[in-house]
Amino acid sequence: PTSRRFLLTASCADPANGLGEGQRQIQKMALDFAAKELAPNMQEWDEKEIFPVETMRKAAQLGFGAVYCDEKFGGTGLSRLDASVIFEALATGCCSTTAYISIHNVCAWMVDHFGNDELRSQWVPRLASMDTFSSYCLTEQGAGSDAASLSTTARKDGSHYIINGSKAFISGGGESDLYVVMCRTGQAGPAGVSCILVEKGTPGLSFAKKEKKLGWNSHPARIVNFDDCRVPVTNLVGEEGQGFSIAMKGLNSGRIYVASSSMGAAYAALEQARDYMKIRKQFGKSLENFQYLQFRLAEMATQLVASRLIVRNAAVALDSQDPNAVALCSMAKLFATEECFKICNSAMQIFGGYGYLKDYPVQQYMRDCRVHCILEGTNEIMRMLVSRDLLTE
Ligand code: FAD
Ligand code: 2MC
Repeated sequence: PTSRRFLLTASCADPANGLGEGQRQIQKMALDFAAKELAPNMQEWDEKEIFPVETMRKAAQLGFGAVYCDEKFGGTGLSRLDASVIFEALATGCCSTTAYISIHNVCAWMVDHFGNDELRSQWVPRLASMDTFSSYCLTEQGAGSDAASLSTTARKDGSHYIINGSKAFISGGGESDLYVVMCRTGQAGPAGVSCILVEKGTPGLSFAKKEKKLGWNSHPARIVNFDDCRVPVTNLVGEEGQGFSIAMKGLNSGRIYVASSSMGAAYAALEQARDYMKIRKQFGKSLENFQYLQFRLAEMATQLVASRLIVRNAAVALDSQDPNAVALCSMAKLFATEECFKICNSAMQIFGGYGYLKDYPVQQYMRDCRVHCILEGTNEIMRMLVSRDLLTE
Protein backbone atom coordinates (compact mmCIF):
# COMPACT_ATOMS: atom_id res chain seq x y z
CA PRO A 1 0.00 0.00 0.00
CA THR A 2 2.91 2.43 0.53
CA SER A 3 4.20 2.07 -3.04
CA ARG A 4 1.27 3.89 -4.74
CA ARG A 5 1.68 7.39 -3.46
CA PHE A 6 0.62 10.97 -4.02
CA LEU A 7 -2.48 10.25 -6.00
CA LEU A 8 -4.14 13.14 -4.22
CA THR A 9 -1.80 15.67 -5.82
CA ALA A 10 -3.76 18.23 -7.82
CA SER A 11 -6.80 17.56 -5.63
CA CYS A 12 -8.25 19.90 -2.99
CA ALA A 13 -6.14 17.99 -0.41
CA ASP A 14 -2.83 18.55 -2.24
CA PRO A 15 -0.28 19.90 0.29
CA ALA A 16 1.23 22.05 -2.49
CA ASN A 17 -1.91 24.20 -2.66
CA GLY A 18 -1.18 27.78 -1.69
CA LEU A 19 2.62 27.43 -1.82
CA GLY A 20 5.02 29.39 -4.01
CA GLU A 21 7.31 27.78 -6.55
CA GLY A 22 10.36 27.57 -4.24
CA GLN A 23 8.38 25.91 -1.47
CA ARG A 24 6.85 23.46 -3.95
CA GLN A 25 10.34 22.39 -4.99
CA ILE A 26 11.47 21.85 -1.40
CA GLN A 27 8.24 19.99 -0.72
CA LYS A 28 8.73 17.74 -3.72
CA MET A 29 12.23 16.90 -2.58
CA ALA A 30 10.91 15.98 0.89
CA LEU A 31 7.97 13.99 -0.53
CA ASP A 32 10.32 12.06 -2.82
CA PHE A 33 12.65 11.34 0.07
CA ALA A 34 9.69 10.18 2.17
CA ALA A 35 8.46 7.86 -0.59
CA LYS A 36 11.88 6.37 -1.41
CA GLU A 37 13.75 6.31 1.88
CA LEU A 38 11.15 6.36 4.66
CA ALA A 39 7.86 4.74 3.59
CA PRO A 40 9.38 1.40 2.52
CA ASN A 41 11.01 1.07 5.96
CA MET A 42 8.52 2.57 8.40
CA GLN A 43 6.89 -0.71 9.30
CA GLU A 44 10.19 -2.50 10.01
CA TRP A 45 11.58 0.43 12.01
CA ASP A 46 8.41 0.35 14.10
CA GLU A 47 8.37 -3.39 14.63
CA LYS A 48 12.09 -3.80 15.34
CA GLU A 49 12.45 -0.41 17.04
CA ILE A 50 15.29 0.64 14.73
CA PHE A 51 16.80 4.14 15.01
CA PRO A 52 17.60 4.82 11.34
CA VAL A 53 20.91 6.68 11.66
CA GLU A 54 22.05 6.44 8.05
CA THR A 55 18.67 7.42 6.61
CA MET A 56 18.51 10.49 8.83
CA ARG A 57 22.02 11.46 7.71
CA LYS A 58 20.81 11.20 4.13
CA ALA A 59 17.94 13.54 5.06
CA ALA A 60 20.53 15.90 6.54
CA GLN A 61 22.36 15.97 3.20
CA LEU A 62 19.20 17.52 1.77
CA GLY A 63 19.39 20.25 4.43
CA PHE A 64 16.84 18.75 6.84
CA GLY A 65 19.16 18.53 9.88
CA ALA A 66 19.17 22.25 10.69
CA VAL A 67 16.37 23.52 8.47
CA TYR A 68 15.75 26.88 10.12
CA CYS A 69 19.22 27.59 11.54
CA ASP A 70 21.21 30.47 10.15
CA GLU A 71 23.45 29.67 7.19
CA LYS A 72 26.45 31.26 8.96
CA PHE A 73 27.40 28.02 10.71
CA GLY A 74 25.94 25.53 8.26
CA GLY A 75 22.19 25.78 8.82
CA THR A 76 19.84 25.65 5.84
CA GLY A 77 18.50 29.15 6.53
CA LEU A 78 14.86 28.42 5.75
CA SER A 79 11.77 29.71 7.57
CA ARG A 80 9.49 27.91 10.00
CA LEU A 81 6.86 27.85 7.28
CA ASP A 82 9.32 26.01 5.02
CA ALA A 83 10.17 23.68 7.90
CA SER A 84 6.49 22.92 8.45
CA VAL A 85 6.12 22.04 4.75
CA ILE A 86 9.19 19.78 4.97
CA PHE A 87 8.13 17.96 8.13
CA GLU A 88 4.60 17.40 6.83
CA ALA A 89 6.07 15.89 3.65
CA LEU A 90 8.58 13.69 5.50
CA ALA A 91 5.90 12.37 7.87
CA THR A 92 3.98 10.88 4.94
CA GLY A 93 6.83 8.34 4.88
CA CYS A 94 7.42 7.88 8.62
CA CYS A 95 5.76 10.05 11.23
CA SER A 96 7.93 8.77 14.08
CA THR A 97 11.29 9.37 12.39
CA THR A 98 10.14 12.81 11.25
CA ALA A 99 9.15 13.71 14.79
CA TYR A 100 12.65 12.88 16.02
CA ILE A 101 14.23 14.89 13.18
CA SER A 102 12.03 17.82 14.15
CA ILE A 103 13.09 17.64 17.82
CA HIS A 104 16.71 17.55 16.67
CA ASN A 105 16.01 20.64 14.56
CA VAL A 106 14.60 22.47 17.58
CA CYS A 107 17.75 21.64 19.57
CA ALA A 108 19.95 22.85 16.71
CA TRP A 109 18.02 26.13 16.56
CA MET A 110 18.32 26.67 20.32
CA VAL A 111 22.12 26.35 20.08
CA ASP A 112 22.29 28.44 16.90
CA HIS A 113 19.96 31.19 18.08
CA PHE A 114 20.95 31.55 21.73
CA GLY A 115 24.50 30.16 21.82
CA ASN A 116 27.63 32.31 21.39
CA ASP A 117 29.70 31.97 18.22
CA GLU A 118 32.03 29.50 19.90
CA LEU A 119 29.19 27.09 20.71
CA ARG A 120 27.56 27.69 17.35
CA SER A 121 30.73 26.98 15.36
CA GLN A 122 31.42 23.92 17.50
CA TRP A 123 27.96 22.34 17.19
CA VAL A 124 25.82 23.67 14.36
CA PRO A 125 27.84 22.13 11.49
CA ARG A 126 27.69 18.71 13.15
CA LEU A 127 24.02 19.07 14.00
CA ALA A 128 23.24 20.17 10.45
CA SER A 129 24.90 17.03 9.02
CA MET A 130 23.40 14.90 11.82
CA ASP A 131 26.86 13.55 12.60
CA THR A 132 25.74 14.69 16.04
CA PHE A 133 22.19 13.76 17.08
CA SER A 134 20.53 15.82 19.79
CA SER A 135 17.81 15.51 22.43
CA TYR A 136 15.66 18.10 24.17
CA CYS A 137 15.58 17.60 27.95
CA LEU A 138 12.90 19.48 29.87
CA THR A 139 10.45 16.98 31.40
CA GLU A 140 11.12 15.29 34.74
CA GLN A 141 9.16 12.64 36.59
CA GLY A 142 7.82 15.33 38.96
CA ALA A 143 7.66 18.17 36.42
CA GLY A 144 5.70 17.47 33.23
CA SER A 145 3.11 20.11 32.36
CA ASP A 146 4.40 22.24 35.23
CA ALA A 147 7.80 22.43 33.59
CA ALA A 148 8.93 25.50 35.56
CA SER A 149 8.98 23.38 38.73
CA LEU A 150 11.88 21.27 37.41
CA SER A 151 14.40 20.22 40.04
CA THR A 152 17.50 19.02 38.17
CA THR A 153 20.27 21.29 39.48
CA ALA A 154 23.46 22.69 38.01
CA ARG A 155 25.84 24.01 40.69
CA LYS A 156 28.80 26.12 39.66
CA ASP A 157 32.19 24.79 40.78
CA GLY A 158 35.00 26.91 39.36
CA SER A 159 35.01 26.51 35.61
CA HIS A 160 32.39 23.71 35.66
CA TYR A 161 28.74 23.06 36.40
CA ILE A 162 27.95 19.94 38.41
CA ILE A 163 24.58 18.60 37.29
CA ASN A 164 22.38 16.33 39.43
CA GLY A 165 18.88 15.03 38.77
CA SER A 166 17.06 13.23 36.01
CA LYS A 167 14.95 13.91 32.94
CA ALA A 168 12.04 11.69 31.88
CA PHE A 169 10.74 10.59 28.46
CA ILE A 170 13.76 11.91 26.58
CA SER A 171 13.32 11.17 22.88
CA GLY A 172 16.59 9.90 21.47
CA GLY A 173 17.86 9.28 25.02
CA GLY A 174 20.85 6.93 24.89
CA GLU A 175 21.26 7.33 21.10
CA SER A 176 21.72 11.09 20.91
CA ASP A 177 25.18 12.59 21.23
CA LEU A 178 24.21 16.00 22.60
CA TYR A 179 21.64 16.73 25.35
CA VAL A 180 20.15 20.21 25.62
CA VAL A 181 19.30 20.22 29.31
CA MET A 182 17.12 22.64 31.22
CA CYS A 183 18.31 22.75 34.82
CA ARG A 184 18.12 24.93 37.88
CA THR A 185 21.02 27.28 38.56
CA GLY A 186 19.06 29.74 40.67
CA GLN A 187 15.79 30.44 42.46
CA ALA A 188 12.54 28.46 42.26
CA GLY A 189 10.31 29.04 39.20
CA PRO A 190 11.11 29.85 35.58
CA ALA A 191 13.66 32.59 36.33
CA GLY A 192 16.03 30.10 38.00
CA VAL A 193 16.37 27.81 34.97
CA SER A 194 19.37 27.63 32.62
CA CYS A 195 20.04 25.74 29.42
CA ILE A 196 23.24 23.65 29.40
CA LEU A 197 24.71 21.25 26.82
CA VAL A 198 25.82 17.81 28.00
CA GLU A 199 27.74 15.49 25.69
CA LYS A 200 27.24 11.77 25.65
CA GLY A 201 30.19 10.13 27.37
CA THR A 202 30.43 12.77 30.12
CA PRO A 203 31.07 10.92 33.40
CA GLY A 204 27.89 10.91 35.49
CA LEU A 205 25.53 10.89 32.49
CA SER A 206 23.59 7.62 32.22
CA PHE A 207 20.45 6.23 30.63
CA ALA A 208 17.68 4.04 32.01
CA LYS A 209 15.93 1.25 30.07
CA LYS A 210 14.21 1.98 26.77
CA GLU A 211 10.51 2.77 27.37
CA LYS A 212 7.94 0.51 25.64
CA LYS A 213 5.65 2.81 23.64
CA LEU A 214 2.44 2.60 21.61
CA GLY A 215 4.10 4.48 18.74
CA TRP A 216 7.17 6.62 18.01
CA ASN A 217 9.10 3.37 17.90
CA SER A 218 11.84 4.38 15.46
CA HIS A 219 13.60 6.26 18.24
CA PRO A 220 13.97 5.43 21.91
CA ALA A 221 12.67 7.37 24.91
CA ARG A 222 14.60 6.97 28.14
CA ILE A 223 15.06 8.54 31.53
CA VAL A 224 18.36 10.43 31.42
CA ASN A 225 20.24 10.60 34.74
CA PHE A 226 22.82 13.14 35.86
CA ASP A 227 24.92 12.09 38.81
CA ASP A 228 27.58 14.70 39.64
CA CYS A 229 27.90 15.25 35.92
CA ARG A 230 30.63 17.90 35.34
CA VAL A 231 30.43 20.06 32.24
CA PRO A 232 32.45 23.21 31.42
CA VAL A 233 30.66 26.51 32.11
CA THR A 234 31.22 27.31 28.44
CA ASN A 235 28.43 24.78 27.69
CA LEU A 236 25.87 27.28 28.98
CA VAL A 237 23.54 28.37 26.16
CA GLY A 238 22.59 32.04 26.52
CA GLU A 239 22.68 33.53 30.02
CA GLU A 240 22.04 31.95 33.41
CA GLY A 241 18.31 32.24 34.15
CA GLN A 242 17.39 32.43 30.46
CA GLY A 243 16.87 28.67 30.11
CA PHE A 244 13.11 28.55 30.57
CA SER A 245 12.56 31.22 27.96
CA ILE A 246 14.93 29.38 25.57
CA ALA A 247 13.05 26.14 26.20
CA MET A 248 9.66 27.73 25.54
CA LYS A 249 10.85 29.55 22.41
CA GLY A 250 12.18 26.25 21.13
CA LEU A 251 8.82 24.64 21.84
CA ASN A 252 6.83 27.25 19.91
CA SER A 253 8.39 25.91 16.72
CA GLY A 254 8.37 22.35 18.04
CA ARG A 255 4.60 22.58 18.46
CA ILE A 256 4.21 23.62 14.82
CA TYR A 257 6.43 20.75 13.70
CA VAL A 258 4.68 18.08 15.72
CA ALA A 259 1.40 19.34 14.25
CA SER A 260 2.98 19.22 10.78
CA SER A 261 4.05 15.62 11.38
CA SER A 262 0.44 14.83 12.28
CA MET A 263 -0.63 16.41 8.98
CA GLY A 264 1.77 14.21 7.03
CA ALA A 265 0.44 11.10 8.76
CA ALA A 266 -3.13 12.23 8.12
CA TYR A 267 -2.44 12.99 4.46
CA ALA A 268 -0.94 9.55 3.90
CA ALA A 269 -3.80 7.87 5.79
CA LEU A 270 -6.40 9.84 3.81
CA GLU A 271 -4.77 8.89 0.53
CA GLN A 272 -4.59 5.23 1.44
CA ALA A 273 -8.22 5.18 2.64
CA ARG A 274 -9.26 6.80 -0.63
CA ASP A 275 -7.36 4.19 -2.66
CA TYR A 276 -8.84 1.40 -0.59
CA MET A 277 -12.38 2.69 -1.18
CA LYS A 278 -11.75 2.25 -4.90
CA ILE A 279 -10.70 -1.40 -4.69
CA ARG A 280 -12.66 -2.91 -1.79
CA LYS A 281 -16.07 -4.27 -2.78
CA GLN A 282 -18.99 -5.07 -0.47
CA PHE A 283 -22.70 -5.41 -1.32
CA GLY A 284 -21.69 -5.78 -4.98
CA LYS A 285 -19.96 -2.41 -5.35
CA SER A 286 -16.78 -0.68 -4.33
CA LEU A 287 -16.79 1.32 -1.09
CA GLU A 288 -16.42 4.58 -2.99
CA ASN A 289 -20.08 4.26 -3.99
CA PHE A 290 -21.42 4.50 -0.44
CA GLN A 291 -22.39 8.07 0.26
CA TYR A 292 -21.66 7.76 3.97
CA LEU A 293 -18.02 6.94 3.16
CA GLN A 294 -17.82 9.62 0.45
CA PHE A 295 -18.92 12.19 3.03
CA ARG A 296 -16.49 10.83 5.59
CA LEU A 297 -13.66 11.23 3.08
CA ALA A 298 -14.78 14.78 2.38
CA GLU A 299 -14.77 15.54 6.10
CA MET A 300 -11.29 14.07 6.50
CA ALA A 301 -9.94 16.22 3.66
CA THR A 302 -11.62 19.29 5.16
CA GLN A 303 -10.09 18.62 8.59
CA LEU A 304 -6.69 18.21 6.95
CA VAL A 305 -6.85 21.40 4.91
CA ALA A 306 -8.09 23.35 7.95
CA SER A 307 -5.16 21.93 9.96
CA ARG A 308 -2.68 23.06 7.31
CA LEU A 309 -4.11 26.55 7.24
CA ILE A 310 -3.95 27.04 10.98
CA VAL A 311 -0.45 25.53 11.22
CA ARG A 312 0.98 27.54 8.32
CA ASN A 313 -0.65 30.66 9.76
CA ALA A 314 1.10 30.02 13.09
CA ALA A 315 4.43 29.37 11.34
CA VAL A 316 4.15 32.71 9.54
CA ALA A 317 3.25 34.42 12.84
CA LEU A 318 6.37 32.97 14.45
CA ASP A 319 8.55 33.87 11.48
CA SER A 320 7.29 37.45 11.56
CA GLN A 321 7.49 37.75 15.37
CA ASP A 322 3.79 38.44 15.63
CA PRO A 323 2.90 39.30 19.28
CA ASN A 324 0.18 36.64 19.20
CA ALA A 325 2.52 33.91 17.97
CA VAL A 326 2.57 31.88 21.22
CA ALA A 327 -1.22 31.56 21.32
CA LEU A 328 -1.42 30.95 17.57
CA CYS A 329 1.17 28.13 17.79
CA SER A 330 -0.70 26.62 20.74
CA MET A 331 -4.00 26.87 18.87
CA ALA A 332 -2.46 25.26 15.79
CA LYS A 333 -0.93 22.39 17.78
CA LEU A 334 -4.19 21.78 19.63
CA PHE A 335 -6.35 21.82 16.51
CA ALA A 336 -4.12 19.99 14.04
CA THR A 337 -2.98 17.19 16.34
CA GLU A 338 -6.55 16.40 17.38
CA GLU A 339 -8.08 16.66 13.89
CA CYS A 340 -5.27 14.68 12.25
CA PHE A 341 -5.53 11.93 14.84
CA LYS A 342 -9.25 11.73 13.99
CA ILE A 343 -8.41 11.53 10.28
CA CYS A 344 -6.03 8.61 10.86
CA ASN A 345 -8.63 6.91 13.03
CA SER A 346 -11.30 7.39 10.35
CA ALA A 347 -8.93 6.00 7.71
CA MET A 348 -8.46 2.91 9.87
CA GLN A 349 -12.25 2.56 10.12
CA ILE A 350 -12.57 2.71 6.32
CA PHE A 351 -10.13 -0.20 6.06
CA GLY A 352 -12.46 -2.26 8.27
CA GLY A 353 -10.75 -5.21 9.97
CA TYR A 354 -7.73 -4.90 7.67
CA GLY A 355 -7.04 -1.46 9.10
CA TYR A 356 -6.34 -3.06 12.45
CA LEU A 357 -3.71 -5.38 10.99
CA LYS A 358 -0.09 -4.34 11.01
CA ASP A 359 0.12 -5.30 7.31
CA TYR A 360 -1.40 -1.92 6.49
CA PRO A 361 0.26 1.35 7.55
CA VAL A 362 -2.90 3.22 8.63
CA GLN A 363 -2.76 1.85 12.17
CA GLN A 364 0.84 3.01 12.45
CA TYR A 365 0.02 6.54 11.37
CA MET A 366 -2.72 6.51 13.99
CA ARG A 367 -0.43 5.15 16.73
CA ASP A 368 2.41 7.49 15.84
CA CYS A 369 0.36 10.68 15.86
CA ARG A 370 -1.68 9.90 18.97
CA VAL A 371 1.13 11.04 21.22
CA HIS A 372 1.22 14.46 19.55
CA CYS A 373 -1.84 15.35 21.66
CA ILE A 374 0.26 14.60 24.77
CA LEU A 375 3.79 15.83 24.21
CA GLU A 376 5.44 19.16 23.41
CA GLY A 377 2.84 20.47 25.88
CA THR A 378 -0.39 18.52 26.32
CA ASN A 379 -3.43 19.80 24.49
CA GLU A 380 -4.85 20.85 27.87
CA ILE A 381 -1.81 23.13 28.29
CA MET A 382 -2.44 24.41 24.74
CA ARG A 383 -6.02 25.28 25.78
CA MET A 384 -4.60 27.01 28.86
CA LEU A 385 -2.21 29.11 26.74
CA VAL A 386 -4.96 30.13 24.30
CA SER A 387 -7.46 30.99 27.04
CA ARG A 388 -4.83 32.97 28.99
CA ASP A 389 -4.19 35.00 25.84
CA LEU A 390 -7.91 35.68 25.46
CA LEU A 391 -8.54 36.54 29.09
CA THR A 392 -5.44 38.67 29.82
CA GLU A 393 -6.11 42.39 29.55
P1 FAD B 1 1.11 15.62 33.55
O1 FAD B 1 1.67 16.99 33.49
O2 FAD B 1 1.20 14.89 34.84
O3 FAD B 1 -0.41 15.68 33.11
C1 FAD B 1 -1.36 14.64 33.36
C2 FAD B 1 -2.72 15.11 32.80
O4 FAD B 1 -3.16 16.27 33.53
C3 FAD B 1 -2.65 15.53 31.33
O5 FAD B 1 -3.83 15.19 30.68
C4 FAD B 1 -2.50 17.03 31.42
O6 FAD B 1 -2.94 17.69 30.26
C5 FAD B 1 -3.39 17.33 32.60
N1 FAD B 1 -3.05 18.60 33.24
C6 FAD B 1 -1.86 18.94 33.85
N2 FAD B 1 -1.93 20.20 34.28
C7 FAD B 1 -3.16 20.69 33.95
C8 FAD B 1 -3.81 21.94 34.13
N3 FAD B 1 -3.21 22.97 34.71
N4 FAD B 1 -5.08 22.06 33.67
C9 FAD B 1 -5.70 21.01 33.03
N5 FAD B 1 -5.12 19.81 32.83
C10 FAD B 1 -3.86 19.66 33.28
N6 FAD B 1 9.79 15.64 27.21
C11 FAD B 1 11.00 16.21 26.97
O7 FAD B 1 11.41 17.12 27.67
N7 FAD B 1 11.76 15.79 25.92
C12 FAD B 1 11.37 14.81 25.09
O8 FAD B 1 12.10 14.47 24.15
C13 FAD B 1 10.10 14.18 25.31
N8 FAD B 1 9.69 13.16 24.51
C14 FAD B 1 8.54 12.48 24.84
C15 FAD B 1 8.21 11.34 24.11
C16 FAD B 1 7.08 10.60 24.45
C17 FAD B 1 6.75 9.37 23.69
C18 FAD B 1 6.25 11.04 25.52
C19 FAD B 1 5.02 10.26 25.90
C20 FAD B 1 6.58 12.17 26.23
C21 FAD B 1 7.72 12.91 25.91
N9 FAD B 1 8.13 14.02 26.66
C22 FAD B 1 9.33 14.62 26.42
C23 FAD B 1 7.36 14.41 27.84
C24 FAD B 1 6.07 15.16 27.52
O9 FAD B 1 6.35 16.45 27.14
C25 FAD B 1 5.20 15.10 28.79
O10 FAD B 1 4.73 13.78 28.90
C26 FAD B 1 4.05 16.09 28.73
O11 FAD B 1 4.53 17.41 28.75
C27 FAD B 1 3.05 15.88 29.88
O12 FAD B 1 3.68 15.75 31.12
P2 FAD B 1 3.29 14.50 32.08
O13 FAD B 1 3.42 13.28 31.27
O14 FAD B 1 4.09 14.63 33.30
O15 FAD B 1 1.74 14.71 32.39
N1 2MC C 1 6.89 31.12 24.41
C1 2MC C 1 7.62 32.11 24.96
N2 2MC C 1 7.60 32.36 26.27
C2 2MC C 1 6.82 31.60 27.04
C3 2MC C 1 6.03 30.56 26.53
C4 2MC C 1 6.08 30.33 25.15
N3 2MC C 1 5.39 29.35 24.58
N4 2MC C 1 5.36 29.96 27.53
C5 2MC C 1 5.70 30.62 28.65
N5 2MC C 1 6.58 31.60 28.35
C6 2MC C 1 7.21 32.56 29.28
C7 2MC C 1 6.16 33.43 29.93
O1 2MC C 1 5.84 34.53 29.11
C8 2MC C 1 6.85 33.82 31.20
O2 2MC C 1 7.78 34.84 30.90
P1 2MC C 1 7.93 36.12 31.89
O3 2MC C 1 8.38 35.55 33.19
O4 2MC C 1 8.95 36.96 31.19
O5 2MC C 1 6.56 36.72 31.97
C9 2MC C 1 7.67 32.59 31.57
O6 2MC C 1 7.82 31.86 30.35
C10 2MC C 1 6.97 31.71 32.58
O7 2MC C 1 5.68 31.40 32.06
P2 2MC C 1 4.37 31.43 32.95
O8 2MC C 1 4.43 32.60 33.89
O9 2MC C 1 3.21 31.32 32.04
O10 2MC C 1 4.62 30.10 33.81
P3 2MC C 1 3.58 28.96 34.20
O11 2MC C 1 4.35 28.04 35.10
O12 2MC C 1 2.30 29.53 34.70
O13 2MC C 1 3.24 28.24 32.80
C11 2MC C 1 3.70 26.65 31.04
C12 2MC C 1 4.26 27.65 32.04
C13 2MC C 1 2.63 25.77 31.64
C14 2MC C 1 3.14 27.44 29.88
C15 2MC C 1 4.92 25.82 30.62
O14 2MC C 1 5.44 25.16 31.78
C16 2MC C 1 4.60 24.79 29.58
O15 2MC C 1 4.61 25.10 28.39
N6 2MC C 1 4.34 23.51 30.01
C17 2MC C 1 4.24 22.40 29.10
C18 2MC C 1 5.58 21.68 29.11
C19 2MC C 1 5.93 21.19 27.74
O16 2MC C 1 5.53 21.73 26.74
N7 2MC C 1 6.75 20.15 27.70
C20 2MC C 1 7.20 19.61 26.47
C21 2MC C 1 8.49 18.86 26.68
S1 2MC C 1 9.35 18.55 25.17
C22 2MC C 1 8.54 17.23 24.41
O17 2MC C 1 7.51 16.81 24.81
C23 2MC C 1 9.20 16.62 23.25
C24 2MC C 1 8.68 15.60 22.65
C25 2MC C 1 10.48 17.18 22.76
